[in-house]
Order: sequence, then C-alpha cells, then structure tokens
Amino acid sequence: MRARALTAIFGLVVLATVGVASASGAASEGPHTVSVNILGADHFPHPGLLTNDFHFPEDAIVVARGGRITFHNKTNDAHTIALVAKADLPTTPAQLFNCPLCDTINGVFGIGGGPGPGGPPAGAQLDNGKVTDDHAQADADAPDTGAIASAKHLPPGLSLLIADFDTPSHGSTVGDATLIDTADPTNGHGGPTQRTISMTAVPGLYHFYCTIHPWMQGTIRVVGERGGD
Ligand SMILES: [Cu+2]
Repeated sequence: MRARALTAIFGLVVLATVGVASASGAASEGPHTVSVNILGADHFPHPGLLTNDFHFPEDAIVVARGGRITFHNKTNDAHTIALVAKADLPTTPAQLFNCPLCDTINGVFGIGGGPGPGGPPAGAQLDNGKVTDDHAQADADAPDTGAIASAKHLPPGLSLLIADFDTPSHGSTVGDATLIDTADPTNGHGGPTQRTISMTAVPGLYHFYCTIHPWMQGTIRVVGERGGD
C-alpha cells in the first residue's frame, strides 16, 4: 500500500536536454544549516529548439559535518539528489540519455517503471542505493518537518525522515539519495517540495546529481564539525 501510494505521488515524466548550472543558495565555511534552491525551467523559444536548465548550485555546497542542507524545489518537475562517485556522472549526451545507474535509482524510487524490490523507501531516501535502514540508523530518525509541511498529500504511513547522507565509502560507489517533488499542479503529485538531508559523511567533497535529469550535477563539501550550534 505504501509503495503504491508513493509511486502515485512520485510518478514522473522524464524529458532531457542539456542545461547549464549557476549558483544559488547560501554557503559559507562550516555552516550547520544551508538552504539551497533548485532552479530552472523548460524553454521552447521556437520550433526545433527545446532547452532545459534545471540546475543545482554551481559552486560546492559547504556544510559542517552533521549539518543539514535543505533543498527547495522551485522548478516544475521532481528531482532526486543522489550521491555518486565522480566517475559515475554523465559527461556526454549519450551518457545522459543512457544512464543505467539513473534507471536503477529511479526504479527503486518507483519512477519510470514502478518500484524496485521492496518498494520505495519509507523515508523517501536510499542508503547506498538500497532501500534499507531508514529506521535502523539513529541519525536518520528525525522527521523532516519542513518536507512534511510542504507536501499536500502525504500517503498514510509514510514516515518522511531527514535523509541521512552518510556514505561511508566517501563517494567511491553509489551513495545515498532522496527525492523531492514539484509544487507545479500540472506536473506535481502533492509530495514534499523541499527535503532536508543530514550530511553525516566524513569531511570531503561529494558529487551528486539528479537521476531524473542527469545533467543536474553538483557537489557538497563537508568540512570539520564546528562546535556550538
Ligand atoms: Cu531533476
């Protein structure tokens, strides 16, 4: 039931062309809370040309270890935020349109072909590409209150948790991922339009992308934990 409901919420259409990235959101050295806007749109200036510039911030999102990054979706489509190794990021049009890793992650989220084995994760997040321990990890137990408040129709039983991006492999393999819906009534499904991730990963530079629009790529720099707040 839960899997069916989440699939209904996040059923998506994928349309891809090449986009560009630009900076947005706030980042300074070692903040514990960071807010990031996902921006961009489809553009159809004349017959024969369709462009899309959905993008994450161009500059690295800097956050203290254990800090939280909240992504706000300002676009008319849903997105995933998936940590992967740099080598997994598409760099050519062919890789954008033939992305098995994207298909794998999307499939687990129930995008473009139904849920994978076990159905979508209860907390709308993946741990190292798998539907696993949303509830098992103590550091992933906090409700994502902002995401819950932003959703119009959360399915019963969905425990929307802060997405724990802990990736012990430090970017050397498929990492953690989460999903964010759009508020656009013509393309959204009532799911959360903002999502918060907790960067519990060790300090370092992490690469992520959207598996629905693989040209949307970005980096998160986790820096040393700061005392106080
Ligand atoms: Cu996307």
